[in-house]
Amino acid sequence: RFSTAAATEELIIPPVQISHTQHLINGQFVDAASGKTFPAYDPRTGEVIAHVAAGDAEDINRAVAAARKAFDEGPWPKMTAYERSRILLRFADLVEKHSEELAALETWNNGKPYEQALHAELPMLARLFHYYAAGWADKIHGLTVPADGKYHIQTLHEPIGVAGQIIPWNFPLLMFAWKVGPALACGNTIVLKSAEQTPLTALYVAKLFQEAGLPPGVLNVVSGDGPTAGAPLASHMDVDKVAFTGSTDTGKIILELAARSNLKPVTLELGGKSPFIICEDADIDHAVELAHFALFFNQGQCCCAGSRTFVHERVYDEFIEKAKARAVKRVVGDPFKKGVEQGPQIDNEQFEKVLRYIRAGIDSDATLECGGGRLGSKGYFIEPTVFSNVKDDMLIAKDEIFGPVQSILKFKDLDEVVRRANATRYGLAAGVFTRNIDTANYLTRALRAGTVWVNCFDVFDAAIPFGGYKMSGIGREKGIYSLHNYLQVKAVVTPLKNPAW
Ligand code: TXE
Repeated sequence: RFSTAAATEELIIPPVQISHTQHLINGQFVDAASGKTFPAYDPRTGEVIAHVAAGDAEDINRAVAAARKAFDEGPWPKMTAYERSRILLRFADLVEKHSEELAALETWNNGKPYEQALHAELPMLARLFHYYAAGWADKIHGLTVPADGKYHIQTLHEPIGVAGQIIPWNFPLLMFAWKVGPALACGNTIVLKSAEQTPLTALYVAKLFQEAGLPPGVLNVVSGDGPTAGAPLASHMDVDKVAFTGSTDTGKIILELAARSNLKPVTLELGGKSPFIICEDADIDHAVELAHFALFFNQGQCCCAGSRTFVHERVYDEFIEKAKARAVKRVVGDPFKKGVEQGPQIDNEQFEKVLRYIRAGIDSDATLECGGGRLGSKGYFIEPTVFSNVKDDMLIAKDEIFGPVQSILKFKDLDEVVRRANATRYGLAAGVFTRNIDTANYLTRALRAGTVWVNCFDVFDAAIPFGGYKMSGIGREKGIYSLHNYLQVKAVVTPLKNPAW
């Protein structure tokens, strides 16, 4: 059975209290206008750990009014870029100082391994703010443009205004950073709606922003569910831009709400069914480990999870044996225990969804190599599950499962695998495993995906753009590309009276 025993019994219990459960609006922590709250859960047990202000249209109106005022009247967009950069850097330093509490809160409310939150995600959060604050905030500028006629022409890169940001629950802090970092570096103000499953860390970091000296109204955080709090934000007439990460179905709703209101520009980072292609010349042990990581990381709850593992027929049997052995060794258990690789799924809805897909896999002709069920009787733990002999038209090869379920498919040649890998409505990411440079070059260009990782996977540097082709989204986040989402370009044209030439 699975290796819960491999985790040490030692529980890491960092000191953390849930101190903020109200909305942050205009620099104040306030109750919901309606006075309502909703429960936040611990996915290890399904127990309620806090009652959080439940936002609705009225809270969104108040938050947007605060963000509007902070944008229109300042001081934020009127500060020097250097002053803004200093505040963002102070925030990044506070994130580093409070890493343990933040990681603990993330694990408590999300279920991800504490060691993963502390050692992988928190450093990325701080790094992203260093990247935008120190790297970009004071280096955003337009061009002087040569044109026909006696004119001086310049472009000004101005902040777009009030940004509405809606984030999911799988990486609550990182999604916060990907959205808030570039928006603030460009001088915008923000209303952010966190996911209803994971409202706690966004409020904690909002408090750190206040400590760092962010003026009131620049960042407002409203908790609540999608239709009640997210929809009024996406359709608000005073919001100038909306950025969303979540499911493709909700992405379509967001686009429609934006179009039907004020035609605000929309960036979307949506679902995926990313291929991970292992060629016959690959180092199999390394490929097994990376394909395992590509799928099982974060309980399989990654938009870019390598969820279609294509293996060349010559190495297929060896790969299956090793992939199964690796999955059986995966350490599943209390995410606060040392050595645990996999915690619970986020909530009952996702847990049931993953189990439904596992049943669909078992009912098809795919071979269940290991796993296939719930682990324990409490919380939302699922056995690491591996299916082999998966065919392209099976549900488990087509839909985003968003759980610890690896689907392994066999291929014969490169043209075939490219055709099959691209035969999906998604196009978020892909992985390629080969020692042949020509094969790598061919696949990286033929695959229709926003990221192609070669002999690696899930490398998320702050400078690397991320986003999807096809129904995986619109636009790119991180890197220089994210700045374009939060800037307007103004052309200024002035006649030249006495040009020197
Ligand atoms: O997503 P939703 P859910 C995928 C994954 C998962 C599935 C469903 O396959 O199993 O989506 O997850 C807000 N107007 N991803 O239901 O609904 C919601 O409150 C405005 C992939 O959690 O898209 C939350 O803040 N907002 C993904 C956010 O949208 C609305 C990460 C995401 O929720 C809304 C998460 C509405 N009408 C799930 N309805 C990724 N790309 O990483 C919901 N929301």
